[in-house]
Amino acid sequence: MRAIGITSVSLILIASAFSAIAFQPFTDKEEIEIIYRFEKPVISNVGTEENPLFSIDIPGLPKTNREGIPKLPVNPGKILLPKGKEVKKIEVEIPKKIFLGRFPAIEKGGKVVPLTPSAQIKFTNDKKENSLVENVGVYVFRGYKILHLNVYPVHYDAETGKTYFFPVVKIRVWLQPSSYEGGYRGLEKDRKIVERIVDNPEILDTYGPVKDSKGRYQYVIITSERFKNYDGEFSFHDLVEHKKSIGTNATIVTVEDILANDSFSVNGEWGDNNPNNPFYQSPLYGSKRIFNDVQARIRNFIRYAYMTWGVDYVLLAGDADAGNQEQNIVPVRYLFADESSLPLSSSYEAMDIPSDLYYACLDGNFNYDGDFHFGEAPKFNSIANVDEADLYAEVWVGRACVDSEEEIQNFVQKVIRYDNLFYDPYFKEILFLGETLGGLFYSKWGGDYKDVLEPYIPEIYHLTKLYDRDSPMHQWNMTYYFYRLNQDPPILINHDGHGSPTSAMRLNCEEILTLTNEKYYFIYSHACLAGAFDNYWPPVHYKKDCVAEYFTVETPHGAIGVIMNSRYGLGSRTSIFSPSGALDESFFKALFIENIREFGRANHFSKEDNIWRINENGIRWVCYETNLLGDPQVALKNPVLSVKLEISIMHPVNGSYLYINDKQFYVPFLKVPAIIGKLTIKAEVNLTPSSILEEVDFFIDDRLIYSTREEPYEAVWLDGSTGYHVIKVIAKTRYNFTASDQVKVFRVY
Ligand SMILES: [Ca+2]
Ligand SMILES: [Ca+2]
Ligand SMILES: [Ca+2]
Ligand SMILES: [Ca+2]
Repeated sequence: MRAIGITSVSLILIASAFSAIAFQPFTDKEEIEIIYRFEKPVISNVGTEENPLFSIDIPGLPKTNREGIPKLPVNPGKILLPKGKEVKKIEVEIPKKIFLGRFPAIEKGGKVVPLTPSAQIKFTNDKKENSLVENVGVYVFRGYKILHLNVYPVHYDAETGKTYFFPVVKIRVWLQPSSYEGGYRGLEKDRKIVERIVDNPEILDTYGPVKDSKGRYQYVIITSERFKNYDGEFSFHDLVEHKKSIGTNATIVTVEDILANDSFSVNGEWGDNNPNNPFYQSPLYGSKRIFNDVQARIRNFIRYAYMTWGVDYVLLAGDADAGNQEQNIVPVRYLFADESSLPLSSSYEAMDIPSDLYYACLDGNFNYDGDFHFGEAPKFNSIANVDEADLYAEVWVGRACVDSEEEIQNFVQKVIRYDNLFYDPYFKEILFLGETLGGLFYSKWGGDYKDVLEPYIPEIYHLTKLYDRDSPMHQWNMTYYFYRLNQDPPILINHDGHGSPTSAMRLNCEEILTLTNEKYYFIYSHACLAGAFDNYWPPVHYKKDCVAEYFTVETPHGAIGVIMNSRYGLGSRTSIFSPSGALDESFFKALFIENIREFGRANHFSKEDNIWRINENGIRWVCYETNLLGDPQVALKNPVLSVKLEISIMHPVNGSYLYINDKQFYVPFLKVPAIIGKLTIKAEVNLTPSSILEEVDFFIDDRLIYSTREEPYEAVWLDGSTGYHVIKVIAKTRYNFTASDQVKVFRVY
């Protein structure tokens, strides 16, 4: 694996905060204290000698990207709050201030540009002073409250150019009691995830002991009555059976059932107007009706499924065409985000973006101020300076945009076939696609943005770059492209280029239908609107489904899943860093650094990894629009086949036993088992993955007497000549793995 920088922050918890543990429960403490220590910044001139431009970096720390404001390193602190506590106030102490020098010009944050061909832009200047610590807010993951606190260890004075460094920053968080529990389930699987997120996992103990329980269901399919009733080939029932075969208990619930159940209404047990609902965070303002629509009720059901059943994955199994009631099967919630510099005619754009994030993140009601916009940033919340959105996913969500039985077939068939392929050379193949972006961008070449991801890819993979940048006439080779899509597919495609609802990656919807590949790829694309599965790009309602739907459900070929933008993808004018690129990079980090291989979870990780800059221009926008169209549990394949295979003969037992017609007697003087009459040979196979077993063969003295692939693995040996014999069993799997066991016996008659 290529080296990725390791964080330079060392984290020390002050002894006083913990020395009291022995005497009183930690939950009684009023404060937690955290010390961040930083490596000395590296300052380099990225300009010229005549016109110097300085870059200030601290190895391992990301940098801010606010338009027109100097880019400075930031430590995105994630501080777990003790159970039953909330933040009262935050104190910061800086024991030491080091003068680094005077730097007249520092790199500044970038301009955001949409990935549509005809975009115009206009600069706005939104100058803000950076302060030392920025409170992003408290976000809740599965009942664990995480305070996001950005610490800026470098201070830059724009007037004088004087630059200071704070090598140590002490944070003291004062606490007060809180009754908010959120979706706390007390499960070990939840705690293991939190442990990896937060800076202070020691606090986990305050949440009490956890249970190692999988729950009743791990996976739920939400669809219509009609689609549940479809019982032909590759139905959702087949998907449920398939899930069970891989150890995931799954079930189907219909939108009709949800709407008929009052527990999921606004005043019901799980509704937003019920203060006893564990996810209730704030009273309802405005009309209660907007919290009682189909979307809210489906989300209330997901709360129930998550809390009561232990669900981790939700498949939204229905299209959401906004202008077509019949194909608005699992309607989407629109979440509000704004941009400066977007899109076509003005320098500022605000939009309600179709986002399944709403169904994944279950805390709060997503519309604190009760207006017509859900998911507003703190600055748009007219009641309190609080983020309306929850950004940590309690469940991992994917959508199958099906609107017919045929599309169910396509989708389910692909999931089952993909899951049942355990090894193939194509697992090692990755394809990067880079189009010409044009002059509005920092680099006109999409390939330059893709190259940023290359260091994340482990060496075992084989990466192919298909870039306009590197091609004759600056247009990638379409013949080779189609060859790769059809005959020699990669497992992962990552694309930067322009798009619309009906074309992206140099393919229109009709061309996607001509794909013939039998091995499916997963696609991540920055293209604008290619994932507009609501078939709506204001003010136009499209009849045709979007590119992402064509790739995933309109064909039995193409993609196993895609992450595509439901609105504009966001590039950048002034640096290689862009909002769409930030999420893409975090997605790669999930797959290859964090080893989060499941696409649903990796997609949510990419958003959670960027919470610290959620209020930077463009980030909230891309968090909302990057939806997974695909099964949330399906994972990127391991390029190395890992098979565990053992077989053992359980009967007869190798020891001092006499078997008379299968009855076992202990006879101390026997050196090997002795057999009289009929003997049932029983074998046990231990195989992961279990479904690749091809056969179990039973031999007597190398003569095959029986072969089976079904349990129980048993063969009957009726008779044979008096004397010694060798009983042997061999298990064979796909990909030519074998294991054997044998036992020597003496047949009396
Ligand atoms: Ca609102
Ligand atoms: Ca949450
Ligand atoms: Ca659609
Ligand atoms: Ca449709």
